[in-house]
Amino acid sequence: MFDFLSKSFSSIFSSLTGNSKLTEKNIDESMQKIKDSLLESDVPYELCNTFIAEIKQDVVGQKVVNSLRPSEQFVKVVYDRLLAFLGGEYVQESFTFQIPSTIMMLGLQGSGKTTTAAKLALFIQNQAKKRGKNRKILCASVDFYRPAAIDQLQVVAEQAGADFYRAQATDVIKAAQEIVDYAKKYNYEILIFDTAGRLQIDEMMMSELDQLQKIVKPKYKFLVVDAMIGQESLSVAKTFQDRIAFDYAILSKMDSNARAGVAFSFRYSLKKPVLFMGTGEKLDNLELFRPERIAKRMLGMGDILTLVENAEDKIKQSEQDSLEKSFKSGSMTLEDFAQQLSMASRLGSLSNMIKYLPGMSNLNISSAQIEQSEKDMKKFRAIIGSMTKKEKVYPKILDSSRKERIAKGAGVSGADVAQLLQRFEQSQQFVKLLKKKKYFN
Ligand SMILES: Nc1nc2c(ncn2[C@@H]2O[C@H](COP(=O)(O)OP(=O)(O)OP(=O)(O)O)[C@@H](O)[C@H]2O)c(=O)[nH]1
Ligand SMILES: [Mg+2]
Repeated sequence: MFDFLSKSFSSIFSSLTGNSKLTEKNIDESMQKIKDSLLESDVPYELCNTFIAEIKQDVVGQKVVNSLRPSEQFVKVVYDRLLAFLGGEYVQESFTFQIPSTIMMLGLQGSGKTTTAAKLALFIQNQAKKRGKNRKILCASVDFYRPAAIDQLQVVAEQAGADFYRAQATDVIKAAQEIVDYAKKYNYEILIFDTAGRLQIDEMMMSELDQLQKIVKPKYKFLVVDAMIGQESLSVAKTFQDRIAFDYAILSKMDSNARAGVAFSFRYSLKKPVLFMGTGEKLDNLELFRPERIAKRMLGMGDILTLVENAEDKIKQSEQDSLEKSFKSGSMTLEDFAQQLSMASRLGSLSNMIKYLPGMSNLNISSAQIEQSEKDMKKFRAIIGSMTKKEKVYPKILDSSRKERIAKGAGVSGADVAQLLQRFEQSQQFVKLLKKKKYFN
């Protein structure tokens, strides 16, 4: 996502850390390199210049902090500016939707409106669940232009666990009114209203959207922007801004090999916050766009926070509790080990996790290595799965005939079973070590 930028920034910063003093020359060189990487990431030229000029100003004007090395101070200046560019504190850390309210999806054809509509439904429902609530969410569409567009919304809305309504009317304006009435009649708390896209901005679409917003009266107008189309998306957004005045942007397809340009430039050029980003086709691939974390990721500082949060969402508290208990007691059974493995797989692939770890984006872990680890995990789970309860708790009883039976049951070789037991042994040692070091009390 931000690989290219984070690699460039990391190398720029590390070339500075060797110097005890920053000179005008090495600062100028670094700024030139920053500018080049931004241009390469598809940031508009004028914006690169503005960014660089602001950093220069800060570097000149900054107070000397004795506890920081000059290079660290430079990193701090870049980070602060980047953060301000991305939206600073503007986007609330914990955004919640008002109840009742209507969300209107806007954007060009294929930008991801329909998918994101369902992602939002899931997001809102998950957020409510965390507080022990259940939201009544309705998804509906007035996209009569593309055949099957409405069916598509029905499929994804149902996947997200939201209700769906198909208007009887086929005239856009009449259908919109019908949908609004339906949502009101059945007391929906959130209405997510999907609209039709066009290949390009056209006046008819804009005036239709304008009429629609007068009927729908959305509390939130989201412009979905395809990060893959790069700089061009900024001018598209500008037109939407002038005609419809959207409230927030959602950058979709950030998982693609899109360069970081749009994420970098959007807030600064449009003066509108980016609230979410889409990071995949699945419905749970939606993240709040948190400027602070993104700035760190862009600078190659890793983002352990995002990883932790993903983990929190996907791992049930009870599982954590029982694992914590076995960690604390310093004893871990193969059952716990299997649970750990399946937690890891639920967190997403290893390759996904590695991206978030500080310093890891720079490490050269080959995809072959990752693939191998993922294969091992699967195998290990199968092996533990074919053990009896007793064997899982007292692996010491595993003699050769038991091992043979387990290997057969899991469809693996005897060597695989031995490998698992060795790994398990290592994990146990590790837990004991942590306990000794008082990581757990
Ligand atoms: N990889 C990836 N694909 C996405 C993301 N968001 C949407 N897509 C894909 O992009 C394609 C278009 O998405 P739609 O949701 O149909 O886009 P739309 O804006 O509703 O398109 P129209 O209704 O034709 O205007 C689909 O194949 C989606 O699966 C994302 O964040 N990442
Ligand atoms: Mg659509």
